[in-house]
Amino acid sequence: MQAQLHCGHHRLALVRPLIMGIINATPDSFSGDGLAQDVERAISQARGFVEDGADILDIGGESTRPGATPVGAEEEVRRVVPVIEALRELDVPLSIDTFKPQVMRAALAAGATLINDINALRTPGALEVAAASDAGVCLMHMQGTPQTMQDKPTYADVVEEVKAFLDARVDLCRAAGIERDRVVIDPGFGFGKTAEHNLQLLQGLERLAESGYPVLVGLSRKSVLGTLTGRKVTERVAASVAAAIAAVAHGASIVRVHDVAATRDALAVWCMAAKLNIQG
Ligand code: HH2
Repeated sequence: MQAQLHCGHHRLALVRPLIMGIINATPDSFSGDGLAQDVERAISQARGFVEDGADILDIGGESTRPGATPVGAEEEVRRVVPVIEALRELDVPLSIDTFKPQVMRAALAAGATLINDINALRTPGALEVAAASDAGVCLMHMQGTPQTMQDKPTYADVVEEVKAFLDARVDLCRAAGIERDRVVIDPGFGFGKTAEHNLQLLQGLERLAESGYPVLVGLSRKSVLGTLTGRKVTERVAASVAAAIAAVAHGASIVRVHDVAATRDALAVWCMAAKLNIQG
């Protein structure tokens, strides 16, 4: 596995699992954590996340939950850019969670150094924006679109199909000039997957990690955890922490979470037990 992740001027050592804290500058995110356009609350949440141990902050301006109402690029830019500008003083990489090239460009100009794209740079123009930048790139698998993806997700072998998709997207990025140490891959939990598909992917994560690219996992508060525990979205912290530990145990390098402090504590204990050097 590669030793570090290159995101603009940041170099993140991949010697211990990294925590990506979620900042949703949205009115309608699935877990109810959306801050709409309250920049002050976003800053205070972000500061708290960094104090609690977040290594990366992921800022999103459009909910991608199943059936979400799409947001135009201009509105998305209006939501995320003030937050990114306010957070750039923090000494952590800021990630922009978008699939729109126009939003990527505005976010990079505002100070983002990682592009987190649920569409794996398939939107026309997105690959070019990423290639022209020095930012890290997270390529996520999704079957369908957020509007249709949970209608009837179908795979013959979910792990192998997700792997083949991500391998092909990585090859295109590399051919476009994006350096190896800028790339992260993500199976896209909940994006066109049944609960069973999500569990097969979690159990088969090593197969994705074999590629040598760091694997990011976003299971925090997702519906598969509701299926397993019977808990509402607001009551899934313990399940989310367990999912983050399970993901790391199966080879994930980065966990994308809503509950940074709880995840950080659990990972500190798990890393000691697994004899990883958590000081990184
Ligand atoms: N999940 C969500 C959004 N972005 N990005 C990556 N790389 N991986 C994920 O699993 C992922 C993601 C959905 O979570 P959230 O942002 O909390 O919800 P919403 O899209 O409703 O704002």
